[in-house]
Amino acid sequence: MTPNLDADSAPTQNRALTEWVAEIANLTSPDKILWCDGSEAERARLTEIAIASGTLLPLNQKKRPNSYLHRSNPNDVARTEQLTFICSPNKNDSGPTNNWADPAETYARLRGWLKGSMRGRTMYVVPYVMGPLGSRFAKIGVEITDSVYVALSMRIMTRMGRAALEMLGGNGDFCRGVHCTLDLNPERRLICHFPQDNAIWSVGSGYGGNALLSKKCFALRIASVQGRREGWLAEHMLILGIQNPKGETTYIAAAFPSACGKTNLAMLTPPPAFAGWKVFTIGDDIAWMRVGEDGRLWAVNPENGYFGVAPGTSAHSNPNAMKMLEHDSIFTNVAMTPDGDVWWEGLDDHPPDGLLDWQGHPWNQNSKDKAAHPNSRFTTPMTNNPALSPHANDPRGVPISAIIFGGRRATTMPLVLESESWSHGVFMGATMGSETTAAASGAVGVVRRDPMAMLPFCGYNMGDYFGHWLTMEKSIKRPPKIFMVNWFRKDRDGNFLWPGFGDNLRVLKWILDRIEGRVSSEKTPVGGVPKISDLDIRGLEISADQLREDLAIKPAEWETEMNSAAEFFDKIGPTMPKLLREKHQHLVASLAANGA
Ligand code: SAT
Ligand code: MN
Repeated sequence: MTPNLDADSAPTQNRALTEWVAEIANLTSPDKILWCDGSEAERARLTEIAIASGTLLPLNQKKRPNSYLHRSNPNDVARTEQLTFICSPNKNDSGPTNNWADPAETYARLRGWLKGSMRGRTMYVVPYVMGPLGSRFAKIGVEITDSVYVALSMRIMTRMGRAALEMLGGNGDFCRGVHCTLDLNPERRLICHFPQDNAIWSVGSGYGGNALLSKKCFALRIASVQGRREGWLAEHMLILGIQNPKGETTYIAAAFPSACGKTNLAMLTPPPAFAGWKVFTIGDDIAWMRVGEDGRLWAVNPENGYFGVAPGTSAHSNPNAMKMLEHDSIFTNVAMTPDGDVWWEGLDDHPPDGLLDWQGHPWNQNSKDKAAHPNSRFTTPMTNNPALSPHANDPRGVPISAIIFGGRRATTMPLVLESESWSHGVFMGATMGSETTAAASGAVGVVRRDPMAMLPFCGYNMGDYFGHWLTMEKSIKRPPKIFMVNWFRKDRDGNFLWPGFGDNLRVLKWILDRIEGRVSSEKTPVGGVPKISDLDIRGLEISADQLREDLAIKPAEWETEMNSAAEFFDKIGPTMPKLLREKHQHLVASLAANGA
């Protein structure tokens, strides 16, 4: 079949777009080009294609209407940070925390790999909008992909299709994403970003953040560069609204590394003692934040769906997620029950008999591997979420009253810590560390520095990124207060000190009390901690000793922490802002004075 490469077949007159699509088609030689319009009819057609090729397995349509299982290649189950590159013109612009490759050489290499790579395949052209339609935040991307799974997932994760072409009109300013799975050979797998061209080339992987280019690639790595240039922030943050019993709603943005509970926190169900409280989700992974005319920081969620971690999701940890997964969802690498339903570790304590594991092999409780892959995922539209905020599509976004940084730490970090000022909050974010998870390939459970949870997602030099955060202070006349939280601290026997999940609202309530000045905090060398009497623990079985342990600041642990932060600052080198180094020295001195 000869592909129809002329511009007339395209549903747009946009020359920049049609010429680029023709250029990639000439390179990759697909059999067919399909421009996605985002319609329901198209979804049905693509789903049929995906089922016929075995890419999607229909689940029990009575139990989970319009829901499907995808099994990825077992060598392709998580983001691959070692294969992710920032190809800026100057190496220094990508900085010491990113892999860098020369842009011209990389384009040449990838073009070589992609020559004729879509022969026998369909090339999907997926135009999409990030951010609410009609918003000053909104940006456009187009992803060219040879994966029908990616096209269907992008339909859930973004505002995809006709709306994007309408918004684009004749404009050539859009993020150009080229995605080709090749033969999924890890030897020919590279995720490359060219911020200077607003372009992404992702080759050899079909999974998550490697392949859904709207997400980490565009909305964080490329957008963070745009944000620096244009004076705003693209962050790895959930956004939620908390409504108190008086009906007043306060918005909070919170950064956590991948697989640390952002989705659970974003749609938290209040504990029974918190009658009259409600939590509303704006977003569960990414926030774009700009200063409003009122001097506050306003945020939107650029995405339109959730790509959440399945294991551990249950009626206890996240009842809203269980509801939203009842229909219209794609599951990736979870286990399947004999009646065509899904299962994963932590869903309940009783794995049903006759399970097939994430690779489709028979599984029972004696099997040595997990039934669902630890990084197995669900993809579901945000409109499925019972806790969705009425402002999730608000073009203005929502005003942010607090920013939270959080990591997964068995020691050192207290349940909650308050910064003294914007710059001190930036210091807290810049020194944050977290134990690694299955969301990225590599060892799990190792503490690494992950400033602002952006280590794998900042598209430029991390020292300049800290500098940008510090500079923002000048334009935010009414800045949010900045906090640090840790839900994962353990006692000497390895038990979690804090119950987490819905009970995290108790910590958020203290944060609101601090914002309103209703309570004070206790000063320590590293920041403010709550007085135990100010934490609302009605209905919670927790001893005062346990709470004290969870809030304890142990100077010796902090000394180790600050040594590790200093090593990280040294690695950043000359772009590291002086102010943050000074704050570090100051903190080390006051820890010493406190007996570290
Ligand atoms: O694979 S993704 O990058 O989309 C998920 C994550 O790591 O947060
Ligand atoms: Mn994430």
